[in-house]
Order: sequence, then structure tokens, then C-alpha cells
Amino acid sequence: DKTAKNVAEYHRQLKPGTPEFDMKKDFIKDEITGKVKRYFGKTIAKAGDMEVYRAAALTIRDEIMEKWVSYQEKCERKPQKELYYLSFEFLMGRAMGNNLMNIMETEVYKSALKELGFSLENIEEVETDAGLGNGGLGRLAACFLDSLTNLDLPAFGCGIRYEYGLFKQKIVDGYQIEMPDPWLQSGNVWDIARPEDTKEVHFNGRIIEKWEDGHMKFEHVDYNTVIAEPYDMPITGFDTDTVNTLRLWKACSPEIMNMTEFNRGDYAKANENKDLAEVISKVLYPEDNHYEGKLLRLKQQYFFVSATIQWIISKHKQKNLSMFDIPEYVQIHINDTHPTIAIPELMRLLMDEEGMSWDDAWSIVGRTFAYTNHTILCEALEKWPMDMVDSLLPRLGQIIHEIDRRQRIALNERFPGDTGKIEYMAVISRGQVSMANLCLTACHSVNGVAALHTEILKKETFKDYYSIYPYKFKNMTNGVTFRRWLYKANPELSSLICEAIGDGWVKDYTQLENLLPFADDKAFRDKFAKIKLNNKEKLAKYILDHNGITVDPASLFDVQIKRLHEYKRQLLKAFHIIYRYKSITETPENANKMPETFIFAAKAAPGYHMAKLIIKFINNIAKVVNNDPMTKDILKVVFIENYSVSIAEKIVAAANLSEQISTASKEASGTGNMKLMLNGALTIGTMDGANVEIREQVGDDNIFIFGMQSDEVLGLYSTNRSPSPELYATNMGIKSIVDTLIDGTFSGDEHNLFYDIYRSLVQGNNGSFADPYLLLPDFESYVHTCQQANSLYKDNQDEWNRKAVINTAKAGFFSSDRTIESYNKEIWHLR
Ligand code: T68
Repeated sequence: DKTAKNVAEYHRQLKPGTPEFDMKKDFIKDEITGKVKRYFGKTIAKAGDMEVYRAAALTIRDEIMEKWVSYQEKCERKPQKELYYLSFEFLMGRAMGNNLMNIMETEVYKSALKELGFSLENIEEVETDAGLGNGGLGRLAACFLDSLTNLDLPAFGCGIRYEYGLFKQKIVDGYQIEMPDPWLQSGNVWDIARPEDTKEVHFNGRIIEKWEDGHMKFEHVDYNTVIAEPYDMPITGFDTDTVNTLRLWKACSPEIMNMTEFNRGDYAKANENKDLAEVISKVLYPEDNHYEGKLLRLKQQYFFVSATIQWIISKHKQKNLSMFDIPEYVQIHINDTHPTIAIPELMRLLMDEEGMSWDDAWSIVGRTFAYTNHTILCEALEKWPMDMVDSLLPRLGQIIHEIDRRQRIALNERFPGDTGKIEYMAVISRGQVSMANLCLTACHSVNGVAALHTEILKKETFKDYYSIYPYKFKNMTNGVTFRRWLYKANPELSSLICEAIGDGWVKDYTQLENLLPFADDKAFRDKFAKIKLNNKEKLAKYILDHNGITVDPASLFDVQIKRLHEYKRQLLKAFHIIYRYKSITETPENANKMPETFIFAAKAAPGYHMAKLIIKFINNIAKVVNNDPMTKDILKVVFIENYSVSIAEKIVAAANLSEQISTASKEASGTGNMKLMLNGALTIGTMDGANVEIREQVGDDNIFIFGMQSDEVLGLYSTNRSPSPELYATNMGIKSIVDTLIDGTFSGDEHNLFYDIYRSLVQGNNGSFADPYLLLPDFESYVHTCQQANSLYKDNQDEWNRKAVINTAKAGFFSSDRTIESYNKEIWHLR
């Protein structure tokens, strides 16, 4: 009986030592051996890891396909409301291990591969990460797909199938070098082309308006066509038959090549148009929390959004449902403003293709779309020049102008004569369209990603909109999937937790708190600590292999892993390391000699000068500190290159201290903070983003909080006077640290190497606010708090371990399952 339920039950019972296990193992061995032969023309004895990876992945895929097809059929039989999560980025990482975990066959594949002479661990390492995202925003989308599936909610992720993901980072002589990431080059086992769902996307051209049957008709002519080809990837859930879909669109040219040019012998010209179309899905923009009005980026946005909305409408029609019922069957979520152009695109299709009136279309749009904001940094707010929109997307330009016109009338009624406010809130102002304002106007829901962030949106960034539409604003604190970030990334700790409280927590995050009493159990704490040590030993080996640096697994592993951004303040951590270095070398008799390993991993946007300079600074500090005979056995500084999902999985399990030290108010939420807490790291952090809620969960005694609060920071900015130049001039401790930027301590002969960092801190660049991220005002409080953490680790490891267990036990709230439950309850109302 192969009903879906029985298949799941069967996998659950697949225990080593049973006849079912052995049968399954033999079946897997046959499948892999057969595939290696059929696809690669080799015997298993001659196959390499790559071939075995592909054969194993295809075998796993076959199993998933069965479930995927049944699930799709089930959804087609009984139409229900579905979610479309539109995101410019999906940072999925590796799929094989995650899928094996989800179908509960890790053990049987491990034995099968072992008997064939391969190790599952090595085979998993062969897979390239799907790195189609920059950082938090893209990884959040990936965690959400996992949770949607685990909660059995019908959902589609929709985005772009970039040919090149986020660049690979190499560190050469301390500098970041970017290399392309051709992740599809050796073929992607996990996605399936769906040519039958191909869509056309039209750019440029002009609109002809004409009266027909008493209606104005808008005809788009002289446009350029790009073909959107969808590729679907199955999204499996843990111990469930639900399999959702990630649909990524690839851009193709409608013409194979220009035959006239080809026949003339001009091969370059023959391919010109083709290349122009295909460049759209070529590469992911590598900037996070930063916006630049590049035409190609707008093309990318419209490309995937138009294809997606066309597809949603055609599916809706196939179900024989009325267009007026769209909001009852479809929710479209916009992950930050990048897919906002979906709003006028749905207006266009409803009016121009389906013949609806403006008011009807606007009402449907307003009940279908919801928007998440991920940042309050002004440099990240998207504003497109209206003339660029008008020329690239002439019909959408008209629609946006009309949205703006109508909204201005409404605003004028509400705030008569307040032109300043109206201009600030307008969809189009000063020749630019504000994507955030378009979302705030059109969507039925707007949310921030942590409590503090949502409050700032309501009180500052979007306060005028909040005054009109208070009911639209919601807080949805971020979360991470426990499957990938604990169960898979930290198998030893997971087993220990399962021994203590059973395995229900893997799917039901509320059960993790049952671990809390074990914080008071000495034997449990010792086991917990032993596992942390084992994980640190593994990471130490990785560091030795990749950086050639020996680190002591018994030292405190102090970890800061995230994108490199000035507001995240990796430089503040660097200053603390310099402080420690100076005290050991200058006053060795009084200095704290507790061994510490400082681990950084971070990519900087290729065009972000300051961020790249900070990477070089950290690497230069590492060189000095790691080799100075006075410090080399106490302090180690390690910069792990090419930070990515799969590298994060190795680091989180091994961290003792989690650095979450952004300038208060700047980090919308953070999610690395949650992954590290979940794995039993203590947080040292500011009252920023979700740190505030981590503190609420664990209590003041189980977290290290320091620095200015967000209202103090915002207050300081509003005075327009930076305290830092004076602090530098009057505080000798601070001065001596800052001066290492210019006195050659870490720059050898290149005297001016770090001058730009120095200037930005003590003078400001061209009269701007000096030290805009307030490192100097927070420095002493930070050093003091680092010392507290340090002393606790040195003097009372058992107490440290108790706090670590409490952190894991209290992480339940930060499961993305909780986040998705709350989105569903308050925004989407699926099922
Ligand atoms: C992050 N944002 C927030 N943006 O910085 C982080 N931006 O606090 C939050 O936890 C996370 O989102 C999830 O909510 C980003 O990651 C980007 O990557 C990005 C990409 C393109 C353009 C702008």
C-alpha cells in the first residue's frame, strides 16, 4: 500500500538492523551503481565523489518526485488558498543532506554509501551551495520555505534562476578577491525545467490608446520580448508528505540568433540581441542593504515578477474560478520592495487583459499583496527614476502615475495643504517612484522583522502611513529553521537533546523549552560542554586546513559571522582585539591571559571600499597578533574565507560567544544571532534588532548587553553633532587604539593604508557626521562587557555551560515555524 501516509510511516520505522533497512540499503546501492554506469559510463569502483554525488542525489530525487506529484495532484483536486512568496533572493545552500534528513533516510544512505566505499560526509561536501542571495533576507526566504512546508501550508517561492550566485571570496594577502560562482556549471540535480509554463515578458516600446466598444484600450507595440523559462525545485519538509515548490525563472532570447547577420558572417552581431535578453538572469547583484538605480536590476525585477503574475493568473483561470476571487485563493508576499513592480503588473493584467475596471482591479490588488520591510537604512530604500520606468515599462509607468494621482487626491483631503508631508508620502516625488510608498499604499499588510524594528517603522520611517493605516502594521519577528540549523548542523547536540526530551522539538518548537530543567543538571551540562568541545575541535581542523592557523579548542571561540557592513561594526570587534593585544604586550604583568580565538567570516560588496578595507585591517591584525611571541599562545584571529550557508553550518555548532554588536536601531533583526543562540552560544550584543527579544527570552543574566540604546542613537543623530572627535581627543585609551590605524602597527610600510577608516571615525568624510556608527561612544562599554564574558568563561565554565543550555532551551521562539504561524494567522489566512 503506497499511500503517502504509509510511505512516511515506513521511513519513520527505517531503523538500522531491521530487514526493511537492509532491503532499502541494497536498493539504494543498486540505484547508485546503476546510475553511475548509465549516466557516466563507469563502474562504481572507478567512480569519483562527484559522480557518486550525482547518482545519489538523483536517487533521492526519484523518491521526492513521488511525493511531489501526489502533493500536486492533491492540491489540484481541491483548490485552496496558496501563498506566492516573491523574492529577489533565495539563499538555499546545499540540498542533498537537507533532503535526506527530511525524508528520514540519512542513516540508510550512509550505510549504503559506506558499503560502496564512499563516505556520506565527503559526498555531501561535493555539492555546490545554491548561493542565490546576499545574506539575511535571502536566507530568511529559504527558512520560510522550509517552515511553510513543515506546517503543510501550500506555497511557492518565486525568483530568478541566476546563472551566477553571490561571488566566491578568496583572501589574498589579506584582501578580498571576488571570483564568479558558476553554480550551475556541473549541472543542477535538483531542478526540473517546465517549458510548458514558459511566459513572454515585454520591455520598452510604446502604448497606443484607442476607443473600442465604449472602452479605452491600451495596446503595447514595438516592444522587445524576453522569454521566461521556469525551473522548479522541490521543497521537502521533515517527516511530511507536503512538497512545495521553488520556481526560478531563467531569461532566454526569443530568437536563436539573427540569421541575417549570421549569413553575413557577423557572428558577434548575430548574437547581440540574444545576449541582451539572457544577461537578465546572468548574475545576482552583490550589494546587501544598499540600493543603486541600475537599469539591469529593474529589468530583473520586472522579468521575474511579470512571469510570476502571468503564471498565477493562468493557474487561477485553469481552476475555473472568477477573477474576483483571486484574494480568496492567492496571497502574494513581497520580500522587501524588490518585487514591488508586481503591484502595477497585476493591475495591468486585470484591466488590460481581463477587462476589469480600475476600482475592481485596485480592490483585488489591495487584498492580495502583503509587504515585509527589512531595513531602515536610507541608502537601501529603493527609488526608481520615473523616466526609466516610463521608457522600460511604458504601460506600468502609466499605471503608477495614475496610482500616484489618485493617492495625492486622497492625501490632500486628509492633510489639506500639508505639501511637505504629501510629497514625502507620495508614490512619485521629484521624478522618482518610491517602492516603499507604493507598497504602503497598495498592500493590506506591512511588517517589520523584529519588535524594535517594527516600532521604528511605526514611529519614524513610516509614521505618516501608520497614522492613516494603523491596522496594516504588524510585527513578525524573524526565525530560523531548527531542521537545518540544529538538527542537521549539530547532530551530536541534537541527539543529546532528543535523549533528554524526545524528538518532538524538531517539528514542534514549543517543546524545546522542556530542556530548561536540564540546565540545572550537572551531568547534562557536562555532556553539553563535551559536545561543544568536539564541535570546536572539528572547526579547529577546518581552520588548520584552510587558514594554516592552529587554534586551541579549549580557548573561548568568539564568533562574528555576517555580511561585512560598517553598521554591523566588525571594526568594533577589531578594536577590542587591539585592546587585548596592547594590554598583553604593554602591561603583561596585569593583563588578562585567558586564551581566545576570534573568528570572523564576512563578504563585502565588491564596490564597498570601507568594508573591503576593514577586511584587510582584520587580516593584518591577525598576522601581527597570531605571530607575536607575547600573544600567539593567547590570542588567535582567524578570518574564514567565502562565508556561505555551508560554512555557517560548520561554525554555528562551535561558537561560545556570538557577536551581535550593530549600532542600536540599524540591524532590523538579525538571524545569525538566533542560529548561534540555538546552538548554545551566549550573545554579546547591543539592544538592537532581535537581540532585544533574545534578552527577553533568556533574561538579563544569560546575555551580555552593552552600549547605547536605539532612542539615544536616534537622538544623537538628530543633534547632528558627533561625540567622537572629542572622545578621540580627550580619551587616551580610545586614542591609542584608533591611532593604530595610522601609526603602522598593522600596516607595515604602507602608511596610509587605513587612513580612510581613521578619517571617517575622527573627522567624518567631507563634513559628514564623524563615526556615523558610533564605535567610539560604545567602545568602553563594549570592552567592559567583553571582560565580563571573558571572566565568566575563565573562572566558572560550569556556570557558562548552564547559561549555554538556557540559551538553547529558550530558542523556541526563534523558530521560523513560529514566524510562519504568525504570518499565516495575521496576514495570509491559508487553509
Ligand atoms: C537583512 N537585510 C537585515 N538585505 O539587514 C537583517 N538588501 O537585519 C534581517 O535579519 C534580514 O534582512 C532578514 O529580515 C538584508 O539581508 C539584503 O540582503 C539586501 C539585498 C538587496 C538589496 C537590499
